Amino acid sequence: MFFRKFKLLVSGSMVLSFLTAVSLCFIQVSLLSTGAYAQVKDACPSCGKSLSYIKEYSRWYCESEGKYMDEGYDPAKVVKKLPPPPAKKLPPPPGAKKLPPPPGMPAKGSSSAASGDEALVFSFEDISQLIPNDPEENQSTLIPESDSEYVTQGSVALKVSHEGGNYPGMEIPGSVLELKDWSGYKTMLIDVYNPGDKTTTIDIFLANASGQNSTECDISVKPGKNTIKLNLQRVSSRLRDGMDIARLRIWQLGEAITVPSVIYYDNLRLVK
Ligand SMILES: [Ca+2]
Repeated sequence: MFFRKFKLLVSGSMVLSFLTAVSLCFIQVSLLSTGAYAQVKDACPSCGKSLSYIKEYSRWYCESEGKYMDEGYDPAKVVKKLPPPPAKKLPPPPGAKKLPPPPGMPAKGSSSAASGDEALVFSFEDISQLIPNDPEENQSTLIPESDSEYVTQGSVALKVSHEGGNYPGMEIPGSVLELKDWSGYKTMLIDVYNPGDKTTTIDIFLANASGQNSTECDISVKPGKNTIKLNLQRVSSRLRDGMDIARLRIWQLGEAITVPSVIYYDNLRLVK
């Protein structure tokens, strides 16, 4: 009997709790529907309380702060300023895959290393000490040339006009070379411009202080720009006492050319 009463009591209190919860929910819903919890309408931008529209002045007024809003202020048009979204920190881009350079092209950054192995021998900026080859026969005229078409180093190239004889050309005395000791270098380079419309040939003669010499014959010079390469390992096998260059001569075979024949030279250099 007692337990039965107790059970009823417990059940009754549970029902009561349920009813209370339902009532609270109802009250909450009612409050929401009446706007008690709703956002303040026409809120003042500074205090948040409702503004009143004063028709007489066509201005909004905050009773709480006792002040008018600026002329033209319309709470309906106020765009609620949202805080900027957190800046999405992008992960750093994956490191660019380093690809090998295309065939025939040096890798970037290696040019300075290559130029470190290159040495200027004669710039042709001052040609006053150069000698026409076989000058007694007046076979050649040496002229400084500043046309950028022919200059590949500095501002002057050498123009040689071959006008006759057997070996028209020019000689560079060793005394004016900026680099006289060529030992340790593998290749001599010189830029040669052939303004003619046919391939021609030149011979290059090198002699050391001992008078030992080497001549490279029939080097092709095609029309336009050329960079002539001379293998110095072969030259050094002939200049046995050393690669201290005392004379350098370049000529054309008179019998193989139609005079006058012009050739331009610039940027005589060595490469290791
Ligand atoms: Ca030059």
